[in-house]
Amino acid sequence: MASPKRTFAAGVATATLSGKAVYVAEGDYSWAIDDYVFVSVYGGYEPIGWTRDIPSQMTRLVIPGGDAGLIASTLQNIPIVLEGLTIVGEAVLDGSPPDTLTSYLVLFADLAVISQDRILAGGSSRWARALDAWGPTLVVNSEIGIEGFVPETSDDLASTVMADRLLVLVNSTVRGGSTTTPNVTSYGIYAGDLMSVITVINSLVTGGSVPGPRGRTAAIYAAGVKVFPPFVTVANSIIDSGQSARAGGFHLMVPWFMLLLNSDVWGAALTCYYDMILDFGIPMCLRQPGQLNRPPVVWTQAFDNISADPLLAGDGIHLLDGSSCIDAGFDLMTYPDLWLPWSQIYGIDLAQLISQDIDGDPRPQDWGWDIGPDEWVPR
Ligand SMILES: [Ca+2]
Ligand SMILES: [Ca+2]
Repeated sequence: MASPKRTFAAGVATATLSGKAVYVAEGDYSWAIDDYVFVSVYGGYEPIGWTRDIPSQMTRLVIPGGDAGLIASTLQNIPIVLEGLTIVGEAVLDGSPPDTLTSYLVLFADLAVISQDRILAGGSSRWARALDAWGPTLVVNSEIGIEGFVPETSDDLASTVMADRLLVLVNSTVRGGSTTTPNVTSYGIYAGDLMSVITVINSLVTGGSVPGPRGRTAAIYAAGVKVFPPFVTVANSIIDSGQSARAGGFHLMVPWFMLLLNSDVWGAALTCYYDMILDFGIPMCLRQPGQLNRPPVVWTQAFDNISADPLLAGDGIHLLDGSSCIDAGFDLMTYPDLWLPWSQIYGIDLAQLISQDIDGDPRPQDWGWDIGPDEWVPR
């Protein structure tokens, strides 16, 4: 901080040589596509005294079109942290024709921590993605979305977060792509083709919005292969199917395991392309049509879930007074299996992270934990 660099790239180059982190002052920075960052990056500082205020001193990395945007990786067995950054597509900012970027942030690290970040892709692409998580990834207090998905053909697909290994969301929102192009597909989280372990805690995942009779949306899509079924745990979270003719909270293609705790699974247009099974009192999508004789094996445990409009404020995150999500969550402190492994394996105090909401309000308030990123505080 004694001798700051003028560009983000110069800061990254210097920090990489010295094995240190990059601290970035507020402002806009451009980033060449397909370039790697091997160090942690912290934004939200003012450039004189280096005091930090992430919301009001925005550090923005502006990504032009291409194959991939910021690629974060680590060569050593240490976590890489990206904190206090807004990563945004050029097209989102200036309203120019959508770029053709496939992924805005790609993570190859042994452990990546995405904290207090906003990732807003703006993509015209066959497979638009905002975050590609190839390694274990923890996403805390962050917002990830695709603004303006402009597909090229009806086979095209937007998956806001692609998770191929271990993904944990805490107090975060993932929004599928919305488009005016009919009959395409949009998912919030796509559990990829390798073994995926996905844990969604006090977060909000939506499928996006696709018009047309063959439009398809889902909050979480699990692909996987049969020898490595995806493991999905959803606790205290809002799962919104999105808006389409074939909208579902979950779309599942293979045998899989799922634990669904105290969550709100709903959708204004929850019509469900796959057979809808009103199990556990909530609509879920478990089978493809025509496959009733050999349904995929699903191991699901579900407890105390609801299906109701979460009554969100205009920001799409906070709960309004009277929401069914208030006090309907599970006390996750009594469920150490969910958070203890993170301190044992990675030294990350996940219990501490989930004991505060997206505003820093302590959980619980009033009669119990709330569902979603916000713990509602009476005003
Ligand atoms: Ca509460
Ligand atoms: Ca709150």
